[in-house]
Amino acid sequence: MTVTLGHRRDAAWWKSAVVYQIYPRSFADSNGDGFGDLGGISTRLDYLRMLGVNVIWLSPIYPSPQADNGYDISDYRDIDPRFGTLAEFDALLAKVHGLGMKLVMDLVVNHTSDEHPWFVESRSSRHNPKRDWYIWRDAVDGVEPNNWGSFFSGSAWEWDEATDQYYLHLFDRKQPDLNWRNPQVRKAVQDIMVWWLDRGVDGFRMDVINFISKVDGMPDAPAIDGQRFSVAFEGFVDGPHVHEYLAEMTREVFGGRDGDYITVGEMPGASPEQARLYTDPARGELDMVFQFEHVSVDHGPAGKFDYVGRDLVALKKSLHRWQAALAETGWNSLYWNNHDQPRVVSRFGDDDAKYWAASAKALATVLHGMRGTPFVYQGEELAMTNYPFRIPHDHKDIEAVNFYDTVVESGGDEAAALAGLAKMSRDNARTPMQWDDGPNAGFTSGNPWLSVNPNYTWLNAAAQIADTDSVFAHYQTLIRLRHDLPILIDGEFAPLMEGDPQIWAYTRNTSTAKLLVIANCGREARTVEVGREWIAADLLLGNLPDAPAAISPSALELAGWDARIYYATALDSSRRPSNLN
Ligand code: TEU
Repeated sequence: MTVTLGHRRDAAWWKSAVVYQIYPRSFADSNGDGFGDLGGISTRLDYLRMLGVNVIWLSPIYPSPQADNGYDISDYRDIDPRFGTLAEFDALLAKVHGLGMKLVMDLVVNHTSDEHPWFVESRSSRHNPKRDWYIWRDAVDGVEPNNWGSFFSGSAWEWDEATDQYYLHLFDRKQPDLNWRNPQVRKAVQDIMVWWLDRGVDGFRMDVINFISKVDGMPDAPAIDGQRFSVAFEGFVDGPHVHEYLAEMTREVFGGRDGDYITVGEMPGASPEQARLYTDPARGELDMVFQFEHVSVDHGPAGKFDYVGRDLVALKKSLHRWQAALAETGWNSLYWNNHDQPRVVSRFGDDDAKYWAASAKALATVLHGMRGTPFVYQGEELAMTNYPFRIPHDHKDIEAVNFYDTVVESGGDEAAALAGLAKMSRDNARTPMQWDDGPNAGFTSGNPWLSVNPNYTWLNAAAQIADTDSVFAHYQTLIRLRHDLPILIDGEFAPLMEGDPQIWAYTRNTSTAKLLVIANCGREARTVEVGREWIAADLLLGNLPDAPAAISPSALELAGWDARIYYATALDSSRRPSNLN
């Protein structure tokens, strides 16, 4: 069955788009309170135009107690006063549109804040009409109804004294999960979406949207050794009714609406097979998924803070398998960073001075050459690095704070916990945007809510805009290529040398052209035989000043962190560069 929706004026406009994620509290502060705001964003739109992105996604700006930096919403139809007002939002939206860009809101509806009026009502009595809007259960044998753990440590159940029941919260106790089985909840969410679309926004990034349908009976999760609670992925990832709920949402919200919208499903734990279902246009669910497999390859058995180091082959294989799985049907986003991930140059690159810029450009190159919609997270285009965290007090994020406290309480290894946090803490991504070498990196005239990375004196936007060879300039080129080069959208993806622990290489092919994307993801120089068919290819993009303009004779000498894109037309697309397989 083909579902015909009104919301596809240009069915594939987002396939050639590049999305820029703003984390508003850390982007730009216009009133000196140390907290980024809408006024700050408004003064920096020219910067985004210069970078070349055409869609902006704002992390949540709604009223919120800020237990999880706005991912705990207490009113879906207003702006948190810390960020501004609805009038300022309307002005910002008009300005974004005036500059030819689109604006996407963050829709966080797996859960609300416990201070949202819905939950306040729900917890007021077992008989309140909103009781069933959340997931309430009796105690079993005097304890939690199952062993489900929260993403932020401890149980996923919180006891409510007043009504003698537990409520479910997959994240913080201040983020109770909504009960999507209740049709009133689904309708309420749809109404919120319509309200924002009527205001003029261009779509939604939907937070953990593949968690909204919990399995029947919510059975125990497989236990983890020595832990009372485990995050029960199998209990809520891609649950029994999720496809039905999303199809209903899309039909109700976008049906009959005319406009170029975009919907992005944030989906931790989703498999490529599920992603294909979510994004098959014939099913009318979502435009693209935002998945997490490739940013989980360095997690150890005990989770993300059990950091096990970079394994380039595993990283390549993960991204490549998603390229293959969505080759015919479906669409993926491409990203290294968001507000939850450590900085990519410090994680999969090399942030020592000598290779800092080259490795950031190389990683950007291999990602932006793939099929999917690239997302750039604020500061990534400058190769901002992880923060030099030392003491527990440096971390503000609830995930980090709870994790550390749990380790201390259980007598665990505090030094190892701090090392894991320094590498993987979400605050690495949340330090203020580095605009210039002035006080607080030009982010605020006040006291920033989170410390500025001390490297802002040399690592900042002003310095890179003035340098035609900067990481920023490299991102500008990659973004322009995405907009201009159809092969980046449509070209068939073919991996090369997948087992090589240092070289990342693949081709993109159409019947009339082909691209070779190749990067040396290490410090040692390498010589790579690429095959005679590439001899006449043009160098479209390189990240080092002395890269040869064409391949000659057929071997590439790649310096440390050397990355190139070669382009050739009228090649027989069935021929692979023979020596690379
Ligand atoms: O994150 C979903 C999510 O599961 C992770 O990326 C999460 O940050 C990580 O697993 C924790 O270890 C989304 C938001 O992006 C994140 O900021 C929120 O905290 C979370 O949902 C809850 O709304």
